[in-house]
Amino acid sequence: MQACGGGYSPETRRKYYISGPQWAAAYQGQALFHAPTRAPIGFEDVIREFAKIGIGYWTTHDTDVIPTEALGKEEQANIVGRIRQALESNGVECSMVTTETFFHAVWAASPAAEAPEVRQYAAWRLANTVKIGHELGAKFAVYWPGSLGYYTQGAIEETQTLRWYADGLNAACEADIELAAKYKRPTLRHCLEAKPFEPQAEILLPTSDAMLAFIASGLLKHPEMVGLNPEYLHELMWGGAPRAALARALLAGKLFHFDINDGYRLKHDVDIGIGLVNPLDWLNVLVLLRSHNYTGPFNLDYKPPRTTSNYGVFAVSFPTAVDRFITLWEMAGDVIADPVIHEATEALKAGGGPADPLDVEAVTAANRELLTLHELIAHRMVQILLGPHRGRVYPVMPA
Ligand code: GLT
Ligand code: MN
Ligand code: MN
Repeated sequence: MQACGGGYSPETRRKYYISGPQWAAAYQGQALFHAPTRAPIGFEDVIREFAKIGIGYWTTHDTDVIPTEALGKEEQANIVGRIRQALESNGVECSMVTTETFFHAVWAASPAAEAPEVRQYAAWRLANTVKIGHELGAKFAVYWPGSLGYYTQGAIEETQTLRWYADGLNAACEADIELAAKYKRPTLRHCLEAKPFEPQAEILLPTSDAMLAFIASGLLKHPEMVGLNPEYLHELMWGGAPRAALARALLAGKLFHFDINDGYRLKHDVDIGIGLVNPLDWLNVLVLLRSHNYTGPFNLDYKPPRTTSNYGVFAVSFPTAVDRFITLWEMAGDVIADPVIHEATEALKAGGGPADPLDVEAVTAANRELLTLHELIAHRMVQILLGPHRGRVYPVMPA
């Protein structure tokens, strides 16, 4: 356990903008078709354990910490007070809050259902979460729309449902503007999170790109307040390249927040620890984010394995995920500073020398080594990832 989860000191880990979700630490192993395997655990324990590990930021859904029936009541204020105390005494900050709009039966037809009372309740829930966010000092609010979609076709009119969904976000932004003035704080950054499948058969905003189009659709009253919280695995799930999805969000100025984990293409939402499946791709992702000075949080949205105990969650699962992230982040710095990659990149940009740009054969001949250099850069990155392995002797053949 020390070898795998003890790479960096808690002080070092706290230097990174890494946040730990309440729901990830308190996840009881109850994935679809699975009964819970772990005992429930509350925010006091989670915040204390995060602090010990060196995870300096904490994130939560409203109902991860406040029972649905208690929302907006006096009990909410009491719980928020206790959370503030737990954060303060452990030196942890709340960076993000999110509204659960997928678990309770009221969301069966999504937070943008036809019934006006469901939508009114949704708008109230979003505004209430924004309020909790201000009370806890959060900077971000995340929206995973959950069941915004359908099982059976034809009943839902997609354009109307999306208008209704926008109404909910508009209500959250308007409430935020008022609350921020009241609490003398900046407004939150509101971040949409896409997932291509689950928990509906068809999803109306299945990808980060769909959400970028939605933000720019004219339906939002404050599009400048709304950006993205892409999740690494959710982009893989539809078969996309996470790095390309992040690049498109960066170009749009909408990469506000990032959920980090790992998993497999075109499979369900397994939320495995970062770098355990696709370390090279992860290295590439972090090179992109470092090169573009991404300064937002890295939110550890992953699920510790089912048979892990609560002890294992904090002794192995979280520290290893944090340390894997830090190692890959630092390696990304090595890639950016690497003289070989630098030289190859410059050579690529310089082109193949003087050629008549209208002479296709001459241009092709002058750039014969373009893909050789691409390949060389890829080799170099793998070398940085795995170690140089120069001159190593392998006992393949018996002496
Ligand atoms: C849910 C989802 C996650 C989101 C959470 C935020 S809810 O667990 O699968 O990817 O980040 O609401
Ligand atoms: Mn997520
Ligand atoms: Mn996920």
